[in-house]
Amino acid sequence: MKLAFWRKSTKEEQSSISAATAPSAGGIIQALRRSLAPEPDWSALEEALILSDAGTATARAIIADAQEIRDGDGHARLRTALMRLMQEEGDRSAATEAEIEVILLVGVNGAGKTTSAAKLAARAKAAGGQPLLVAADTFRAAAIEQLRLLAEREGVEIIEGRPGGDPSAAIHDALTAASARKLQPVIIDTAGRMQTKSGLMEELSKMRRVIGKLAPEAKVEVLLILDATAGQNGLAQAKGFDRAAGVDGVILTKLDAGARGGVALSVRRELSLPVRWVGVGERGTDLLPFDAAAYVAGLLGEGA
Ligand SMILES: Nc1nc2c(ncn2[C@@H]2O[C@H](COP(=O)(O)OP(=O)(O)OP(=O)(O)O)[C@@H](O)[C@H]2O)c(=O)[nH]1
Ligand SMILES: [Mg+2]
Repeated sequence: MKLAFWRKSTKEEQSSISAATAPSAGGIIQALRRSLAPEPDWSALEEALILSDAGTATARAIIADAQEIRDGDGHARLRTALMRLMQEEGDRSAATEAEIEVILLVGVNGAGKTTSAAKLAARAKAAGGQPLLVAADTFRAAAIEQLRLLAEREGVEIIEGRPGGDPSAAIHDALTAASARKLQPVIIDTAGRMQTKSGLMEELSKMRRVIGKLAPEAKVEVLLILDATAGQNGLAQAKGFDRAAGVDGVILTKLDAGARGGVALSVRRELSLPVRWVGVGERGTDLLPFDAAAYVAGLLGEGA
């Protein structure tokens, strides 16, 4: 399967990302309009960025960066600063096409892990892959059932953990099955947990170690699911989960639910974590590859 393909967004998807990111645009647009040439009202823009959940330190850093750019009006300078922050360095997908891919989904309760797991599987399947879902949220029998129903709906294979059992055991079974039957990507759903609970964080570290041991050749991606409506709290979550499991990227969910989405700016700046996917609704197709240009256009209210 061409990973590069299932990870790329279409034009249509880009406009959905723009539209979903737009709720915070109003304040930024107003601040830009109020800005008389040649210098924009930088403090009003900083305030508007903070109101979009970017966080004080990150808002200040973005404005400082924009101020140093000499070309263009306020809008163009802010745009360049935001793009510099959010753009990916290079295309990682080329090097990973031939490898096994394991995606471990982690995050606090209710962030959108289980639904995102199913959405990722549906997308990989649509791109010609044979994904395997792993119900490693063994805390609640209902969580296993939830993923089973989603797997049935999407017509995707699933390996289920034992209710109350060790989630690492389910991961063990899944990786064995995946390698025997050439299934990939392997997409693992885990139980929601607070980043402050050390016992639960240790359990997550163990899952990560088990994957590394059983599939040393695999490209493992630990994705943190962040509910965009939770705003700046996402930053603390990202720090905690990164410490326990080594987070590689973020899925920003519920952008459609009136979230302001600016938390992605601070997660990127403070932890260098890229956003990989965004959730823009509850349907199986409402998970889109993150697109920096579309996201920034939404934040700035372009095309609105
Ligand atoms: N509007 C909207 N709702 C979403 C999105 N992603 C998830 N949800 C909803 O959020 C709720 C929680 O989603 P789950 O996937 O069950 O969350 P979870 O992280 O697995 O929850 P726990 O397993 O309890 O920790 C569900 O009602 C989802 O439909 C999204 O992008 N947009
Ligand atoms: Mg769940």
